Amino acid sequence: MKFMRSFAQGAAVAACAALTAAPAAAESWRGWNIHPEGYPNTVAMDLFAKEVADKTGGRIKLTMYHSGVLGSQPDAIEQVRSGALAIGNFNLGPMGPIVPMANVVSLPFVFNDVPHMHRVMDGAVGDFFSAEMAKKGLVALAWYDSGARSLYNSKRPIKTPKDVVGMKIRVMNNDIFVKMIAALGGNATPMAFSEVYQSLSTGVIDGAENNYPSYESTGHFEVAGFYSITEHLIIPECVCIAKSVWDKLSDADKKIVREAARNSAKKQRELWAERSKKSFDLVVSKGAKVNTVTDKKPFQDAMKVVYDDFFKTMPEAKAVVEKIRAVK
Ligand code: BDP
Repeated sequence: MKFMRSFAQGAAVAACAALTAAPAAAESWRGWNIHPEGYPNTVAMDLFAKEVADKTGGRIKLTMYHSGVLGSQPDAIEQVRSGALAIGNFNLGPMGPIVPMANVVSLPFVFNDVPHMHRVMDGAVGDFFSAEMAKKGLVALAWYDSGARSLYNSKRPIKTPKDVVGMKIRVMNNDIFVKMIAALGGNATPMAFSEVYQSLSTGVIDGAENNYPSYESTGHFEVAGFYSITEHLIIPECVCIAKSVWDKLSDADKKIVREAARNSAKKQRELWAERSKKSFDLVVSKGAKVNTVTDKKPFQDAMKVVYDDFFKTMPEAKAVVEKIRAVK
């Protein structure tokens, strides 16, 4: 009897030990990305998923859904905030309505150039934006490149703000972009990315604005052949994880996930540089007319009202803009 009891006890202890030693139940995450196969962000997000799976021995399985099949960007941001989706690669433009401080990076001409944007986002100011986003349920794991956005349209080359007067321009979902176009004399329509091609081809809008890779991958160059290098917006993108998902991870898993995101960002930035050149060559070879805006000053001057307006609603953002400008 004694033997039986101690045997049974021993077996129970062994069973418990086996339970604790067994790998934790697999986590299944769904990830959102708006871009198609082959796009730098798509390749990088797949690498991210692979590294997380490899380094957790398959305990965390991230399935990436590309090409925006899980919905529009504003919807996907909400879904990651609520934890319905675990991960998203988001542009900080449509983040502004949810994270007001994120509007700082959507201010036209706030960064000098793309390398400046990276220096800012990879430093203390980037950490500050992460903290603001975390308050709204999103943890930024790493920052991706999105180049500089310029105006394009089906009517004429844009050389001065006067050329924008009366034009119907699609913008991402954020009031700040509506004001930006209004300040140039155009009419802006916030619209989902997936609807832009059709709206350009039917004349519902005259133009839009984006970087070379998106202008090319969407085929917008086929229906809006004048691309004018205004480079008015340089907006970073994040690999963002739902805070509710993040908070449940062990410290060791947090480290793996963050490192994998950072590694993917490194790759994304390399791929981005290559793709930008390729996209530029491709659209030009297919007949797009690209013009350099030699004098950006009138465009920059026109943006004063956008800044004034923004600072009226968020005076505390002024110091953040100053911090950005102080990063050399
Ligand atoms: C692309 C961004 C993507 C945006 C899109 C847009 O990478 O996140 O959704 O622009 O204009 O450059 O909506």
